Amino acid sequence: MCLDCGCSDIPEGIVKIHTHDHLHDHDHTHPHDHEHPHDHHHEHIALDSDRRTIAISQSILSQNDRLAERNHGYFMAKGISVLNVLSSPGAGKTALLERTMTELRDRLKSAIIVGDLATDNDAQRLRRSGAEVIQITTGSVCHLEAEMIAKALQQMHLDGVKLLAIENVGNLVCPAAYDLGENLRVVVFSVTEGEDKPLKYPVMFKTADIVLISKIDLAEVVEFNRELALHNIHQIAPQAKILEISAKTGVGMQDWCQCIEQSLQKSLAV
Ligand SMILES: Nc1nc2c(ncn2[C@@H]2O[C@H](COP(=O)(O)OP(=O)(O)OP(=O)(O)O)[C@@H](O)[C@H]2O)c(=O)[nH]1
Ligand SMILES: [Zn+2]
Ligand SMILES: [Zn+2]
Ligand SMILES: [Zn+2]
Ligand SMILES: [Zn+2]
Repeated sequence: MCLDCGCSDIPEGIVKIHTHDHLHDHDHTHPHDHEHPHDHHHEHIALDSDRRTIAISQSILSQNDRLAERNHGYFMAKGISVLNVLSSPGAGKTALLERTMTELRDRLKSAIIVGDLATDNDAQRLRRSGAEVIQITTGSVCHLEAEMIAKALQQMHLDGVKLLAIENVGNLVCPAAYDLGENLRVVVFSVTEGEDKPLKYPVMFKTADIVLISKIDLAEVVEFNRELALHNIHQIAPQAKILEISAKTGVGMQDWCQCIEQSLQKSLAV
């Protein structure tokens, strides 16, 4: 998985976290304690290269899972519901979140963490919704990891925040393997991508709680085959709730916002 694209071997200093301009005092609690366990026992065992790759990859993922679990505990303690928003590049994550946060702003205090390889374009767009936005610039890393989220959380003002949306790096492969500690995995799948995407990227779709079919306003122009798309999603992700939306026209936004508010009530009730 990530070892194939080299993104799990993160060079020191490549990931950068950008907040808004002013500095704040650190009276909030920190979600992690900055210690980084290094169990390198696999390095000393002679394995053929495939098995060695798998061993290292599992070690990276289990370390990520531990940190994700810690993030999750932090979110629960604070009563924050967290969305991990995933899609291929350009499927409409930023447009969706901009509209969602704008619609919810009177009812719900929200914050956003946005990951991109480069530029803070998305963060600038998302700030228009009034939510606090933190940008993680990942450099060459094609996904977000639980540790990056933990570091970003240290810089955020989460008092009163009920909803945290994480816009992951646009990529249908690697982000699927990294739990961030979220409550809901939301996979955005636009009508312009082709109905077969769930079949080609099953790992991503298998772990989805919600699949949003986005840019539904373009369905007719691109001759989107809705039945086929629904069939493919059902086949790979029978567990997922499916909603059809357009961040442009607002179609489906009400159902989507309701879905978020329901998940919030559920996470508060636990
Ligand atoms: N017609 C239409 N266009 C949309 C919709 N949502 C997004 N777009 C357009 O699709 C393009 C990509 O949208 P973004 O919101 O930037 O997509 P993204 O998933 O955040 O992209 P990355 O962060 O680069 O992966 C932009 O030109 C948007 O204006 C929609 O509902 N309808
Ligand atoms: Zn990768
Ligand atoms: Zn702090
Ligand atoms: Zn985006
Ligand atoms: Zn990756």
